[in-house]
Amino acid sequence: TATPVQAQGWTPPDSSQRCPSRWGPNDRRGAMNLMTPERAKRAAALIRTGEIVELGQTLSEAMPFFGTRRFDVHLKQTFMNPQANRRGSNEELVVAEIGQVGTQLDMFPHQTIGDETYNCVKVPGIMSRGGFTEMGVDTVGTIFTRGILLDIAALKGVPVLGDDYEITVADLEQAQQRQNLRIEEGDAVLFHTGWGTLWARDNARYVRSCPGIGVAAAEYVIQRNPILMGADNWPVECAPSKTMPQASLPVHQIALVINGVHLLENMKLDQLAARQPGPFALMVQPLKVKGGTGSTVAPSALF
Ligand code: UVW
Repeated sequence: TATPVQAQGWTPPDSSQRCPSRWGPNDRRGAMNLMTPERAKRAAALIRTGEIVELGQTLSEAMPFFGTRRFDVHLKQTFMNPQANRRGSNEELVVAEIGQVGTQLDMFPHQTIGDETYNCVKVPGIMSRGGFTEMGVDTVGTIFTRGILLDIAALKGVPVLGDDYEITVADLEQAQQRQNLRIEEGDAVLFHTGWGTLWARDNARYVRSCPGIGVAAAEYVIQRNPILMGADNWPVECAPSKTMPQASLPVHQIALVINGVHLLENMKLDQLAARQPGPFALMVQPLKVKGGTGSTVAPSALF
């Protein structure tokens, strides 16, 4: 269901306009319905040399955090059997908003329009002490599909797009033409903005704003039926929205709530971009956090 883009602002469509989703009223998987064995085989066929490029940022206390999110590490040291072999054991207790820090995959209940998430499911009805009873990140499964990187920074001839640069439909068309690529159904579509190079180097700037896709660009991609959209910034979209300044993270609602398309945020894309890659196999394995709104992930591109 593509949403109408208005020049001056964006108002989410009513429940009656956005539901049921294209997958039917009882669907809870959204674009993950496209994750078929055929698409996994198509991705596997792209692996030629076996080379792996990691796309996850390192999790540490030094990383940027959005709002009150945190990741605190407490080391624990224990000595066992002190009279004999004196085996020491080291572990860490990590206090973290594990679904919403670092490189992360967003699930549908992470965002709402009013009190409704994907397919107009009422959020109060699926909230429980142990997490969301439907559409938690434990239900998403492994993503192994064709990935493409649209390098908008390279298209513009800069290492990093401007702090408020909103990626347009024309940019996406030109990037595909320049890279001799087309978005195909079931793809993971990644955008290289260069913003990830600020990670743990200039955290204040990293979270203050960011370049990313605008509403029109998001709708253009979603109309081509991707499984996910990802970027090397914190919300995938340009924030604050430049063309729709009254709307707070409208692409979050368009992708997750209206269309059931996952967002993969805070990716590390510099090494991948340096390869000027064609299509690759993208592997994302979310943690099985029961009822979680998202998961920290360490995705990989396989060549
Ligand atoms: C918010 O939830 C504000 O952002 P994100 O999904 O980008 O972490």
